[in-house]
Amino acid sequence: MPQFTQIADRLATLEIEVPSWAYGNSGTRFKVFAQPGTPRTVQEKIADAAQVHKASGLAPAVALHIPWDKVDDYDGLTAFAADHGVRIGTINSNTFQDEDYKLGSLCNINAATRKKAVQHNLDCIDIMTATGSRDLKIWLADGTNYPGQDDIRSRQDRLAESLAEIYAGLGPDQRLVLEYKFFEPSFYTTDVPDWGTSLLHCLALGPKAYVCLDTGHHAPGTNIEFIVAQLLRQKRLGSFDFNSRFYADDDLIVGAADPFQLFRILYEVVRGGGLESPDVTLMLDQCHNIEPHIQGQLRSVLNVQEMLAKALLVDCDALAEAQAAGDVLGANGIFMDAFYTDVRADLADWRESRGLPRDPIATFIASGYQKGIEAERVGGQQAGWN
Ligand code: PSV
Ligand code: MN
Repeated sequence: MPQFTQIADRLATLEIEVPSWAYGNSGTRFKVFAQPGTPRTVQEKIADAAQVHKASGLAPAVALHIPWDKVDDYDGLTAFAADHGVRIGTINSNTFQDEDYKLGSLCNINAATRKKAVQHNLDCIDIMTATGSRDLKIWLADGTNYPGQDDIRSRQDRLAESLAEIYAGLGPDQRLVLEYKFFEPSFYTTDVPDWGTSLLHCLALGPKAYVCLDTGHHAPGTNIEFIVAQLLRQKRLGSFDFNSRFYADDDLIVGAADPFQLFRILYEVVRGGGLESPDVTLMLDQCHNIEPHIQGQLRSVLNVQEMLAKALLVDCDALAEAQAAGDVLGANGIFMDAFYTDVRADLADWRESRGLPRDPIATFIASGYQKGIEAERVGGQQAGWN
């Protein structure tokens, strides 16, 4: 197995984008638990996100959700982020919260509603231009609840047309990233239910269209690392929305429920050249319903780093040899050796050698930042998931 020192530089290429909405209050349809110190503005969300980067060195970009993070002055917001040591990342469009979208947005049977949804995405591209963001991420709540409710095939045609109009608005260095989800809020059909559908639309659109893989958006038992390998082979994996799940789109801390799955996914990212490739954005898409927001985000980026270190430790030469020899259990053993290696002490040394805290979470707690925002942020409307 490689020594930790041999993977140190590759580990340093890891960058994770954090979602602005993770810093707001969130919950379930039963209850949203408000937390003291929760941001009231997008600036406060960015300031909190910057603490994650400061303590870990892992999170230099913050993804925004429009309209939740809409402001009048995007130059000012970009400068504000830079002053805090981070940049604006992916712009997530939102066509799922207006009354007009009850029967869908880009796939809606009503042309005026489709036009409105297309225009919203074009407005998001303007925000990308103003903030220097590269990616427009589209996730659609579109679909149907009952057989016969709408024509499945026509909805795909409308989707293709709407996406093409949005795609035409992209600048030369901008990209469209199409997220899929197999269910919710529509339950009979979903218009972009799987990676195959997303990929087909991306291929039809052109080279600036990529698939976004949200780890929570698959049926139980789905082999997600296979999808990662396949999309990387096709050079169409644009981004991840990392989170973890027990049941569905739980949006829990990545690597918390199944660290071995995260290890396997990151192994395929490394194997397919996705770690060093600028094409693949590693983003979190999480909500912290009961745990503190900033600490939850810190735990998340550290989980990704820890599983990435293990994935980089796989002895690829020995593995290839065992595979070529048809040594089934030998190959599996080599793979598992890397997963079972405890890298925590090496990671602490690695951080220290790069001027970062050995224990980012303890350092963040000791900094008093959380206590400070709890005292300062009183009054005003706390940001929520929406
Ligand atoms: C949908 O479930 C989703 O994963 C999309 O990425 C959204 O942008 C995100 O949640 C937050 O709404
Ligand atoms: Mn997502």
